[in-house]
Amino acid sequence: MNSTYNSPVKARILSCIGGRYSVISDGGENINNVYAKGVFRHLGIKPLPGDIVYLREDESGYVINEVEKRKNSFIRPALANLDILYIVLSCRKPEPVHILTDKMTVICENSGIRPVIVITKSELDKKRANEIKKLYLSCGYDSFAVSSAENTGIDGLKKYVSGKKGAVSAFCGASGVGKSTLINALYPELDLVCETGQISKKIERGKNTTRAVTLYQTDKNTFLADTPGFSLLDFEKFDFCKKEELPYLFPEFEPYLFKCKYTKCTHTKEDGCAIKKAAEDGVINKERYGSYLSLYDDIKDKKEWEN
Ligand SMILES: Nc1nc2c(ncn2[C@@H]2O[C@H](COP(=O)(O)OP(=O)(O)OP(=O)(O)O)[C@@H](O)[C@H]2O)c(=O)[nH]1
Ligand SMILES: [Mg+2]
Ligand SMILES: [Zn+2]
Repeated sequence: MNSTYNSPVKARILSCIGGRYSVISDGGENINNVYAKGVFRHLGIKPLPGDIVYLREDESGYVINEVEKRKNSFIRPALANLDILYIVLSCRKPEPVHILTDKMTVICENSGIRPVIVITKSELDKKRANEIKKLYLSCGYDSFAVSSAENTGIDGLKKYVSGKKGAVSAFCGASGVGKSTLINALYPELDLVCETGQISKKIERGKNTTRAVTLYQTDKNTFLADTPGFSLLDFEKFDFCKKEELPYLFPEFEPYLFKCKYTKCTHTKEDGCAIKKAAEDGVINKERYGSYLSLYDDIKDKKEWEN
């Protein structure tokens, strides 16, 4: 047994399928079929794609021995240590669902992740794609309208994505919005499998629908994840923050936060609410304010002891 045999290997988890991990070592070596030590299950920790881990080699191969403290983590999509989340929605086919997008921006704001909005399939409705882009720009978010089909906006987005060196980023959004197609257009060398246009009748999902989170290394210490599409159902229970914190997770509310008549204003229906008025005047986008009301409603009935 030599000394290298015993020294731990630092690595990043790229994917986990059926309990087996694929990782890339600090030295750039891809290692597959890695197992997690049983003790993690005992402790209720599941190593996730994006985790920085330390491996040990034993007779049966590499084993995850230690998981470095995370910046953040998610169960759906299963990811850790995210810096940037590209929230992908299509202007048509499927129709955009604003509440889904806004839940994602709120989750990002709450976890210290930078949300970036990407509107796909822009060739199907250029006007609408630009309207959505403008909406999110006005909230202070970087936003892009692109078409993988017509190769428009791809260069600009590529410049932006590849400029984020050292970041862990992910593309997320509803199933079929074109995440995998877009990652393929941005990084053809990754050769991602994406849908070919046929929708399987049996499962009503794309034939090549992405089934597991996979992280790709795009540069030194820089990773990009493709994730399985989510549905509204995944977000049914929305209760990760207190209702009092919710207004702070909408950055465009900031200038109005302390201008309401009542100090304990919930910004839902009070007289003299500066945020409600800004929405009525169209200074704050009505759809976004609608998302606020809907999310507020989701969490307001949560009993104190549950917090
Ligand atoms: N019209 C049009 N269709 C597109 C565009 N980009 C992708 N599509 C189509 O949209 C469908 C879904 O594409 P995918 O890339 O598999 O979508 P996805 O978001 O990865 O889907 P999941 O993996 O199921 O979450 C496919 O039929 C693509 O051909 C585009 O720019 N314009
Ligand atoms: Mg996909
Ligand atoms: Zn108010």
